[in-house]
Amino acid sequence: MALNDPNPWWQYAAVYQVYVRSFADSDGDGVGDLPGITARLPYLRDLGVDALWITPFYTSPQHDHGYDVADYCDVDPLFGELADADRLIARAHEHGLRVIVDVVPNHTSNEHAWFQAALAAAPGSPERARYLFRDGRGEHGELPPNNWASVFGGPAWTRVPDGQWYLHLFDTTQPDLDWRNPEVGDLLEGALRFWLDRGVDGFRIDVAHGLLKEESLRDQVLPEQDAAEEEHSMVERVGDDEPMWDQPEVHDVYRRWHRVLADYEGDRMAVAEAWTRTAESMARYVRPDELQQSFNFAWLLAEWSADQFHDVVRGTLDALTPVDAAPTWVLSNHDVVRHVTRYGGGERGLARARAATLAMLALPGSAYLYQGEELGLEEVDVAEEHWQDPAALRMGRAGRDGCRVPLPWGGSEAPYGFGPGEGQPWIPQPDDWATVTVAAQAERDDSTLAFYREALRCRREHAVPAGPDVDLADVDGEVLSFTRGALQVVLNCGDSPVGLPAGTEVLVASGPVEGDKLPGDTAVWLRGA
Ligand code: TEU
Repeated sequence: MALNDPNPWWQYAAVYQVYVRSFADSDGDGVGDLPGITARLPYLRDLGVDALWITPFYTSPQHDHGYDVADYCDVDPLFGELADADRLIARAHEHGLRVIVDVVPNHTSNEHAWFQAALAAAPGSPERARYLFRDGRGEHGELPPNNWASVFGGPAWTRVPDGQWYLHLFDTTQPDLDWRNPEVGDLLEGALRFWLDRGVDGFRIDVAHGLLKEESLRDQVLPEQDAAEEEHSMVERVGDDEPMWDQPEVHDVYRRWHRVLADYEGDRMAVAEAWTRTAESMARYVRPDELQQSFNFAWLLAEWSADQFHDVVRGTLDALTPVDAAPTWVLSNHDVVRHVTRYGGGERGLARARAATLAMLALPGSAYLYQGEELGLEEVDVAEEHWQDPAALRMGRAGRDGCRVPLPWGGSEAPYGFGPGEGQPWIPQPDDWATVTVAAQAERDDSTLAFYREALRCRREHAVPAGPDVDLADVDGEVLSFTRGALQVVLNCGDSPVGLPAGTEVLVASGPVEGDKLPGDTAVWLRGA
C-alpha cells in the first residue's frame, strides 16, 4: 500500500508489533535495538505488513522493560540514540511502512526527573502533586491509603521515608501520574509533539483506560472472598467495581490528543490499549472526536470455539457501527501467552492458531500481529532463574517472559542469528529452535512463515478492497462463516471435516485441504468459481 494512498491507512492496516528488546540485536549485547530493527525492515516489507508498532525505546532503567520511562523525548543507550530513531522512521517510510510508537502516559519511571523531585520535596508540595501521594491510614499512617492491588501483584502503594505513600497500579518503580494536574497533560502533549515532529505515524497508548482514577481514591469494593489474594492473571479482573479504570474524565484527554494529531499532515493516528470490560466501553475511546482505534482484546480472551468467535465478531461490529470506527483484531501480544499455546500447543495448537489468524485477517479494520507469530512460535517455558518480568517477580510465578524470547533468524543454535554475539540473549532461547528460524522457514512452502506471507498478500488483494461490511452467518455446529462481498471465509473449529460450498475456489487455506472437505482446525478463504 503506497504511503500516499488516499484512504486513512490505519483503517485496514496489518500492523506488526516489534518488541524492541527481542526483535534483532545489532551490537551483540544480547538485547535488541533500533539499528537491529532498521536492518530487518526488508523482512517486514516482504512479509507484507503495512506498519510496525515499536514498544518503548525511551530512556528507562528497564524495570518493566521500557514501560517505565525516565525521559519521553530521548532514546535509551541500550537501544541506540535519537539519530537511530530518525533513521529507522525514514527507512521504514522508504519501504512503504508506517511507524507507530508507544506512549506511556499512566506512569513514569521512578527515575524520571519529576519523581526524583517529588521524593526530594515535602508532602503537599507542587512536585508531589504531579503524582498520587497520600497520607496512609491507621493511627500512624502505617496502612496504605486504600485497598487497591497492583496489576503485578501486591499492594498498589509504596511508602516513602517521610511516611507518605504513592500510588503505582503496576510496579513500585512505575509511579502513577495525577492526570487532574494540568502539568501532566502538558508534559505528555510535549512528548506526542516531539515524536510527531520526527515523523511517526501514530501512537499505541499504554494503559489508556487508567489515566484518571475516581477522585476520592476510595476503596475498591471486592467480592466476598478476597479475590485480590487469589492467583489471577494480569488480564483477569477482580470484581466488578473498578474506581481505578475507565473513568469518564479520561475521554477529555483523548479529545485533546485528537486535536494534537489533527495539527499534523498525513493520517496520524492513535490506538488505545484499553482493557475495557465490554465492546461498548471500548467504543467510547473511538468516538469521532477521540482516538482512531482501540485494541479489541475480546478475541484474545476467547477460547477455541466457533460460538465464542462468532460472539466476538458480532459484538465488536455491533459496538463500533454506531461510532463509525474501524475495528481492530489481535490474537497475541507481549503481555499474553502466545496463541499457539493458548489453543493447546503442538501441531494442533499451531493448526488452530493459523486458522484463527486467517479468519482474523479476512475481517475489516486493522489486524495487529505480534513478532514471532509468523513463525508459529509457542510460549517458551522460561526457567525461574531467567525470569525478568516484574509481574513474575512480584507474583512468584511464570509471567510474560515466555512470549518475549528473542526471535530466531537463522542458524542452528542460540542466539539463532538474533545478533552478532555468541551464546544466549537476554532471555535464553530453547535448544530446539533450529527448524523454526526465519531462514529455515523461508526454504519451505508449507511453513508458517510462507502461510503468513500468502495470507497477507491475499488480504490486500481480496479482503481490503471488500469494504467495511461483514455478512456473518449463524454458527453451524463448530463452523464459523462469513462473507465480505465475493470473499467467503469458513473456519472449522471442530474435529471432523465439513463440506465446502459447491462451486467455490480456495484462495488461501491455513492448512491442507483436499477435495471439497474442510478438515477440523482449519480455515479457508473461498470465492465463487
Ligand atoms: O499493559 C497493561 C496491563 O497490564 C493490562 O493488563 C491492564 O492494565 C489490566 O488488565 C487492567 O485492566 C501495559 C503494557 O502492555 C505492559 O507490558 C506493561 O507492563 C504495563 O502496561 C505497564 O506499563
